[in-house]
Amino acid sequence: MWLRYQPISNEQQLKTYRKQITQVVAQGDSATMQKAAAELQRCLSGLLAKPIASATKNPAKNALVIGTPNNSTLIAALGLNTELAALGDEGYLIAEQKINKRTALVIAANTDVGVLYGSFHFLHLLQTQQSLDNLNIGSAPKLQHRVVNHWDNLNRVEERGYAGLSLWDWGTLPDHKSERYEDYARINASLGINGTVLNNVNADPRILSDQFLEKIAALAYVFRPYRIKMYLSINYNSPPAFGDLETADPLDPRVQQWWKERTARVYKYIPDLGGYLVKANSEGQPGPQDYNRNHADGANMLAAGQKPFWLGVVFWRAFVYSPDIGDRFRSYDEFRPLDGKFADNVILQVKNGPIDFQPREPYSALFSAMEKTNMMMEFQVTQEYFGFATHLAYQGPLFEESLRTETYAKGEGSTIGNILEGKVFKTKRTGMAAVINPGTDRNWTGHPFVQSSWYAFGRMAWDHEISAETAAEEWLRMTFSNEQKFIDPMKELMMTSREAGVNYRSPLGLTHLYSQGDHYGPAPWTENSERPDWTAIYYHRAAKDGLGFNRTNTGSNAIAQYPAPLAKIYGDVNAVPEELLLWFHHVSWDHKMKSGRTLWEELVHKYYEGVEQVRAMQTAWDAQEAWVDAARFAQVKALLKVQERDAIIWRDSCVLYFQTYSGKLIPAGYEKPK
Ligand code: GCW
Repeated sequence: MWLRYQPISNEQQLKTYRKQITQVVAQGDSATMQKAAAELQRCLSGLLAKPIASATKNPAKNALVIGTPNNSTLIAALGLNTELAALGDEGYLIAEQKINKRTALVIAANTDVGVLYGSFHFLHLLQTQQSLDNLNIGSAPKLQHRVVNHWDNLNRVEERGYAGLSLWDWGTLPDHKSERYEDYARINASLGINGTVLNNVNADPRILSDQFLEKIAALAYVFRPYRIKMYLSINYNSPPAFGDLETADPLDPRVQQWWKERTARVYKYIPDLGGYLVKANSEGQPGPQDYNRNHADGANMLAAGQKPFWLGVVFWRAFVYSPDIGDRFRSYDEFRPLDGKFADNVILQVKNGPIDFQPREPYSALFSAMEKTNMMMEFQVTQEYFGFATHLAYQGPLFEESLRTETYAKGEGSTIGNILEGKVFKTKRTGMAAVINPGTDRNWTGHPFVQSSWYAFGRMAWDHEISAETAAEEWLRMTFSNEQKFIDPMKELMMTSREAGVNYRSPLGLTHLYSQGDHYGPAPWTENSERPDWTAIYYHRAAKDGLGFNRTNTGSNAIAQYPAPLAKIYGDVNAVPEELLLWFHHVSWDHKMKSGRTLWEELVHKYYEGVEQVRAMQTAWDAQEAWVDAARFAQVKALLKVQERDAIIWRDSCVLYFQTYSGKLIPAGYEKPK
C-alpha cells in the first residue's frame, strides 16, 4: 500500500531530511499517542534509512515534537490555542517552532487522534519528498463520518469483493488477531478514515449474536487506538430471526424493546460502537414496509435504540427500487415525502447515482431534494462495474465529478460536496462512505491500482475539494516512485482510465449493459429476466428510430426530480452534456453531435476510442519498467493485456448489437470487429 516507507532515493533530499529531523519527542501516553509515535519511528527509520532516536522531554535541536496542550507540557508552552481552536477535534497543525530557543518541528492538535492524523500527514510530506522548510500546515476534516464499508459475509465470501476472502477470520477470532488487522487500521487512519462497517449490507442476523459480538469486540480493540469506530450492518428482521418475536414491526412496543435490549448488549461488547448500517426493503432484504410502515418508522425505531448510548447513529441506505414502476430512477419517490421525518441521529446513505455505481451516472436527485435530512455519500471502490480487480480504473475522477456537480439546489455553489458538508441545507450530521474490497490477497486489493481509489476516497472524505489528480500523484509517489519521468505518464494513465472504462462499456449516457448477475462482461441483448429492470434492453431502449431512455416530460419525467435550472439543462437535448445524453433522451441515430458526427458514428467512435485508450495505457505502462519492481510490473502488464481483450469484447458486442437497430455501417477507418 502507500505505507511502504522505502528509503528516500534522492541523496540530497535524504541528507536534508536527516538534518531536519533528529529525534521524535512524544509525551502523552495514551494508546493513540503511542501509535502515532511508533508510526513516526517506523516510517522515519525506513525513509531516512537509519534508526531515529526517541525521547519524552528535553528536545534536541531539530526534534520532531508531537502532542496536545493537554498531554504535552512542551506543546502547551507554545501557546498555540488560537491556531488549534480553528481545527476542532480531529484537525492538526504541523509547524516549525522554537522550543528552548532551538528549532523544532511540531505536530500539535486538540486531541490525540488529531496528532495521529497530523503524524501521517507529516510522513506523507516526506514520502512525496516535499520541502520541510517553514512548515505551517493546518488541516481539519470537512465531514464527520468517513467510513469504509465491507460487503463481507460471515462465511468469508465477499459480495463484489474480488480480492480474496474476507479479511475477518471469524474462525480464529477472538483468540488470534492477525497482524493484518492492525495494518488495516493504519491504512485507514493514514487517510483520516474514522469508521468501518465490517459486514455485508445483505446482513446475516447472526452478526448480533454473542458469538459474533465477542469476535467483533476483539477487532474493535485493535482498531480503537486508531480511532476507527466499529459499525455493524444489521438485518431488519433480527427479532424474528433470533426466534424471540414473530414480528419486526417498528411500531410494536415489543420490537422496540427488543432492539433496545439487543443494542445495550452490543454496547456491552463494544462501548464505543458507532452504530448500525441498514439495507431495508431493497433487493429482497426485509424492512419496515413488510409491516406497512415506511423507511422513517424503521430508521427512527433503531435510532431510538441507539440514543441512550455514546454518539450512536443509524446509516439508513437509500438504495431502493421497485420492479413495479416504470423507471428505476426512483428512490426519490420513496424518500422525498419523508424529508424531515428522520430522527436526528439517522443519516441517509445515498449512492452517488440514481441507479447503481455505473461507470457514469448523473447524481442521485435525493441530494438536492432532502433539505431536512442528514445525508452521506456512498461511493464504490470495489470495481463491481469496472472490470473487478482485473481492469485498471482509477475512481478518483468519478468521485471528483460527483462531488463537484452543481445541483443549483440553492443557487450556484450548491455542489454535492457542499451539500454533504452541510453548507447548503445546514444539516447537522455529515459523512462519506465507500464500499472497499480488501481481502486475503497479499496486496490487499487484487489489482494494485484499486488501492489508489481507496486512497482517493479517503482523501476526498477528509476534504471533498481535493482533486483526483492530486490524490493520484500523492498515491503514485508513495506507492511506487517519486521519479518525475514515472509520475507524469502514470498520472495521465490513471486520469484516463475511468473514461476509457466508460467508453468501451457504455458511452454517451448508456448504462447497465452488463450480463446480469456477474456485472463483468457485456450483454446488451438481455431481455428475459424475472424483473424488467434486470434486463439490459430496459436501460438502453434501442430501436429502429434511435437509442436512449426518455426521462423528459414526454417520457418517465424523472428529470423533474432535479432543481429547475438543472432540469432545464438535462431536459434540452441540445443542452444536456453529451456524456449524459442517453440517460435522459431517446435520440435518433442521425442526431447531430457536437463533433459533427451522427449519434451512430459518435457511438462507434467512443467504443473504439475506449479500446485505443487501453492500448495507450499499455504503452505507457510498458515504458515504466525501470521505476517499478519486477513483480508489480509484470502483474499490471498482464492485467492490462486482459483488459485490452475485454475492452475489445465490450466494443464489438455493443457496436454489433446496436448495429442491428441502427442498420448502418461501421464508418470507414475503424478496425474490423474481431
Ligand atoms: O449493485 C448492487 C449489487 C449488490 C449489492 C447492492 C447494494 C450488497 O449488485 O451486490 O448488494 O447493489 O448496494 O445493496
